[in-house]
Amino acid sequence: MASYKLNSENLSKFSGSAAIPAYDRSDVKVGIVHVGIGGFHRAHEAYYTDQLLHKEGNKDWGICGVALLDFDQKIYQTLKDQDGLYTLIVKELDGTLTKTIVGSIVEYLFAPENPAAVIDKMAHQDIKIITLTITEGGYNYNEATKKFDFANPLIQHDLENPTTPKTIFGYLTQALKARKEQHLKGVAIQSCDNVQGNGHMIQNMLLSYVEKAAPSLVEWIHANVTFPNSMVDRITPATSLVDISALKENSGIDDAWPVVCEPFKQWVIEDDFAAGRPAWENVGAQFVADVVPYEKMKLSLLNAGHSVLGILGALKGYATIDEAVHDPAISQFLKLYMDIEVTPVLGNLEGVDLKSYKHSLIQRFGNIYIKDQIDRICSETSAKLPIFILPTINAQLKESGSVKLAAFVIAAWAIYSLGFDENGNPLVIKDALAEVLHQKAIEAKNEPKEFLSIESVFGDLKKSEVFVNAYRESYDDILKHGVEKCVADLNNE
Ligand code: CS2
Repeated sequence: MASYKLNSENLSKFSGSAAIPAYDRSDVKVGIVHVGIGGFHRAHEAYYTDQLLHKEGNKDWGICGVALLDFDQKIYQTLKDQDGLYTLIVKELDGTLTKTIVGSIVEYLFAPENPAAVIDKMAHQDIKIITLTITEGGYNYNEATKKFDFANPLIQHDLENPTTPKTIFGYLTQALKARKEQHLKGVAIQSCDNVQGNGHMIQNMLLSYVEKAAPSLVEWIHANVTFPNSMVDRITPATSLVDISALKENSGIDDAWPVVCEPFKQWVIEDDFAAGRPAWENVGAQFVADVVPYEKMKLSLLNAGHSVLGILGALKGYATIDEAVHDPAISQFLKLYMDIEVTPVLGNLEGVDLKSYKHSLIQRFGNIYIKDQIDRICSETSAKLPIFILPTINAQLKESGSVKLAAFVIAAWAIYSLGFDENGNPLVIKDALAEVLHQKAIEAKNEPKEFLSIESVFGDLKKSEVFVNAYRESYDDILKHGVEKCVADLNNE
């Protein structure tokens, strides 16, 4: 069918193929700066905000999307070419596609090109909230020292070049300084990343940086800035070329970078906004007094579940998460891990039916239309495991509970880090610590414990005899018998 470039001018042409913004975008004022405009943000916060803009009286809550890293230039350019518009394609469990052209991102900035514009925008009086999707590794937290990592060369750069920063810490510091100088009211900084206590994390890391970079700002931050915790959930695989061409051919929407995602979405937020907030609850978000239990549940079941499926699935040669979860032995292993090792550490989550949550996860992982890439799930595992799995291990060790299944996953990761699946095919390891992981994986062949000596990932886990023994046993078994047999044996124990 005839196709048209996605932009404001052509928007009405798409009304037969997708839901389009029914509000006047030129009338929307920017109230939120969002840093990190990848798929996760566009499938989630930007979508909730778009739905809210459809309702009366919400025109102060448009989003200015900031691309922070050089690497993000393509997404910035795409949004710019498309006037901030993109298509969100929800892939239902039965294969139906629901398409929405999302209009809430009304401005966009590319930080490496114009850092001053980003600082000015964050410091603008209309901005009430700065939201962040900067990934687990973006918080610059060192698991070994439990502190902000000043050794990071980018942080050193920001300390030396405060007006042309590269990291979120440099940007926020300059923007908050400007807000203080202009006697502006406060602002909320809201993390949307998969990090336990994500609000506390950005608050602590930012304050560590500010204490060094601009100590006189610390008190102002305490008095004027809030850091609500939030739990963000929607599985959003990387967009494939097939998604792009199918959208063009079947719906006539020529969109250079649509976002695909699952139907499920959840957003649980602490109501702690220094300068007001959108009524996101009117479009399905939940505001609660304490979000930590929800985060804990999501990180240690969903995200950890992903890592379990990803690592075991990669070794077996699977390419997508649905393939891994449809392998009965692997899904049985995951269920056991969730029941035996995670559930006891979650305690009593008021109002949450854990049994049905776990059941729904298996269904969500199994959505065959999503085709979530194992590559995506296994990328940056070194930043993910300390958040998704390590807290479960530590809590179980404290209570003398089982760590056998988690140890099996860590052993599988050590073998995965050698760079080959069990069929001898190479695995591409996308990880900031790729070289260290590979080196330690090689050393582990002689002494499995060596892999656990990466302290920035494992902290002092290597000191736990119980864990090390379980890990070592799994390591030898996997090398000797392969994942399939080991998993089957563990499932039968
Ligand atoms: C995934 C997440 O990156 C990962 O390892 O577990 O991106 C996950 O898909 C989202 O957190 C779902 O909400």
